[in-house]
Amino acid sequence: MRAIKSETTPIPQPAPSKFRQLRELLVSAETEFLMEAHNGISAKIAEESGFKGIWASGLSISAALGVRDSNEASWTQVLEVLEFMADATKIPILVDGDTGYGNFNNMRRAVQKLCQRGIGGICIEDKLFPKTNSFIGEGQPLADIDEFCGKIKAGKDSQEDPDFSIVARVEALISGWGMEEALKRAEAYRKAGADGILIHSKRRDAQEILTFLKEWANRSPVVIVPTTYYKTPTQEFRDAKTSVVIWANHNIRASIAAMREVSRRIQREQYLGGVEDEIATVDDIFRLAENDELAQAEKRYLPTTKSGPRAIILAASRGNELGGLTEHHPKCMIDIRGQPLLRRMVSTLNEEKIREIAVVRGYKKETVNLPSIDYVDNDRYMVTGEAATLACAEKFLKGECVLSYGDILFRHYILPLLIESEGDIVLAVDALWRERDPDPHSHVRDLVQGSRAFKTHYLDDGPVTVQRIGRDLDEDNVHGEWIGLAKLSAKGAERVKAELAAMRAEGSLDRADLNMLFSRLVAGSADVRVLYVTGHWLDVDNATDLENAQKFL
Ligand code: SPV
Ligand code: MG
Repeated sequence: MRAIKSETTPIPQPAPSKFRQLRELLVSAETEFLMEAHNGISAKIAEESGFKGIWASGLSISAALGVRDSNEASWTQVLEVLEFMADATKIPILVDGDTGYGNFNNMRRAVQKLCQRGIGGICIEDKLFPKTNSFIGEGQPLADIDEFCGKIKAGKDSQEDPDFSIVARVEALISGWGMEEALKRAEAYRKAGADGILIHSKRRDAQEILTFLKEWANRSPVVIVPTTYYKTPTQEFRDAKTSVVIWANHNIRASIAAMREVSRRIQREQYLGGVEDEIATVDDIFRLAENDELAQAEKRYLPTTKSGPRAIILAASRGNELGGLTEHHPKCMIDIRGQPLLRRMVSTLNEEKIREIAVVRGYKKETVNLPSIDYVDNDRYMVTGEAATLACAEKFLKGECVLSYGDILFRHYILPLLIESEGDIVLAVDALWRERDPDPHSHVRDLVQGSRAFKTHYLDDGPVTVQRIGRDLDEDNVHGEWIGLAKLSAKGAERVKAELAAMRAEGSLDRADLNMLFSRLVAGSADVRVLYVTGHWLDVDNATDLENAQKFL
């Protein structure tokens, strides 16, 4: 018989709880390390550096809050900080719970709250509330052993997760009570239910710590804090079967040194250039804060506000017929009732959610300088035509686009009609073109012959395609005048780009106007359509137009 290979895929196991993770560090056969952190960002940095657990140091949290390590910050204020630290990280936190914030009753409540906030465990020290940091003064009074054991028991009885850990910190060595007292207390605390013993020392060498570890003989996990005996090689702690080593205050001390240096330097130099390369970048902050995750979530949860198409405005020509009015700037910058023509165009586009606007400049380009617009320049505007000007904006010809001359004004409603109209290339064509100006020769007109004429009938709005476009069409066949405004779908934009490229390759680009471009597209069977409009626009070619424009507004 052949052996049948099991095809069951392993079910992914959830990560162990933070309580479990901390307990595993305590009982692991290896010597493990906890890194000090005192707020969300330092906790993240400790985690990012590879630590498997965090020491939420009372000294450091107090210092970061600008107070002394003397229970000046209330325990709920510490809890708030811990919540930020726990939320910011996936590794467990052992919190420095000082003396348990009061008697057994305060300890019970603290343990419950820590469990509720996912803090892996608490370390309490056998001193009196309000505590004093162990490195201050000599012979600090110690708690009564039985009272302290009651506190440990109360904590163990209140924990809401079986893996929550209580570490009992023995201060007998620091307070000068000696090794025997230290061992006696450690044993009493172990029997009271402590999951580990923190034996603290303020000697410059590890002698008493190593002696304690030897005498203790692995009865339960031992935690040490080599702040003062920092020169001891870590291997000695390993050899002595230390369970956990706490690097207790090095992030706060590092940040104090760094902040002091940078503050003094900026104050001295009144200048940022000197420190820029010495400090974390703003992008680093964004990365630590996981801003990418927020961007992803926004995509999932925020309603999508579809941005409008982009717009390309052709504004390279001077507008010779306007004479002196365009001596200092092109006609797109001519003032129409207090605002340049181009600004009016931009606000109309903005109202239709068109925010990406590119303007092709030419004549007196430096005077075309409205904010929040992309500019490209046709520096050969004197010897080229509209198609070449459009080709300068080639990089903006992508996705849905609105194409406009820079010298036209039109009623706002025309734009949404055009944007919503179907078709890859759609020209807004004025069906009432004959009424626009009694003198047919007063303007150069882009005349259009559609597949059918404009009809006023409500139901008669089927697609109309451009048959011919040009300035010299036989008037009998003309159905309207292109107003200088067009819409391109993404496909239409690609088609236009390809046609411009073909014209460039043939050498016909420089001389071509847009009529020529559209005619070629029609001839090449592109989907060029007509959207009939009925008046409500003008272009500013001459002094009469300008007068009309003032009235139009
Ligand atoms: C802390 O980090 O707050 C400690 C360790 O309790 S020590 O400062 O050494 O007492
Ligand atoms: Mg402390």
